[in-house]
Amino acid sequence: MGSPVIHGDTVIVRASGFSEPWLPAFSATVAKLDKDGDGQLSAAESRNEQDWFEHFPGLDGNGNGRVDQREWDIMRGLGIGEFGAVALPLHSRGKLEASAARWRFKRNLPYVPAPVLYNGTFYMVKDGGIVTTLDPETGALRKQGRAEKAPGQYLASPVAGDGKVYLASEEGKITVLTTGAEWETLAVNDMGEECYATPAIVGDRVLVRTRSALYSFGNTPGVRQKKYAQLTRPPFDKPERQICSPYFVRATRVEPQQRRQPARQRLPRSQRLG
Ligand SMILES: [Ca+2]
Ligand SMILES: [Ca+2]
Repeated sequence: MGSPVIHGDTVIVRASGFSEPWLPAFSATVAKLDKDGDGQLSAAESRNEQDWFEHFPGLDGNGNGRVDQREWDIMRGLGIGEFGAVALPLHSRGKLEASAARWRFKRNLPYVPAPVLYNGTFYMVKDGGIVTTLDPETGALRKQGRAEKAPGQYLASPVAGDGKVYLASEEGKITVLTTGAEWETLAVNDMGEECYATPAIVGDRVLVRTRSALYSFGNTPGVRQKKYAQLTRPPFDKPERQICSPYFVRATRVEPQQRRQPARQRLPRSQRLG
């Protein structure tokens, strides 16, 4: 899950999984639910099982309307095994044994956001705004904490630059962290609408894409930012928000480009159509 990162001759990948099966044992489930005594689970027998009934079509591998032990055990075993943020030798070849891992970290793994490696620290952010930093050499935990005032869901990956790490929560809170072993929250910027995309750093600017707009933030403390470009035409019923933060400020509105000449007028005569 997420993109790998490279640290020296180590590649750090993240694999999701579980230590325990996500389903109970088949025998216990049949003993509880198998009303017609055929040793299998029908949809009718299973529909009150809130923990797993929604997966019934997937459990019933051959689609005959009943789940037998083999089908159950296949699904029950999914995700069991070695998982975590895992550091592997970069130049490995072939199928690696679990023992090839230089280190493995199994807690606070994000589901979607990729990690970021910056200034010698490995960062992960997961739902709840939980930020975990590790030593990329050893996998040792450096700090685990929450992004202040931004405890929501996270789909965007953290990005880093200018000695800071930027987190974007789904509800549109952009948190700026200091870097280093004892990172702290510098600022929380409320974009006022959802943010699902990973911010992009270009030169000295941070580009943030919210539901309806693209913002460009520069590094001019105390100056208000403006929207960079309107991406859609939502029914705005409120004035454009102005955001001011000492760490996350100032964009320049980009004027529309001059209308280009139609392409056919710029082509050599021999290539023109008609
Ligand atoms: Ca049955
Ligand atoms: Ca079946």
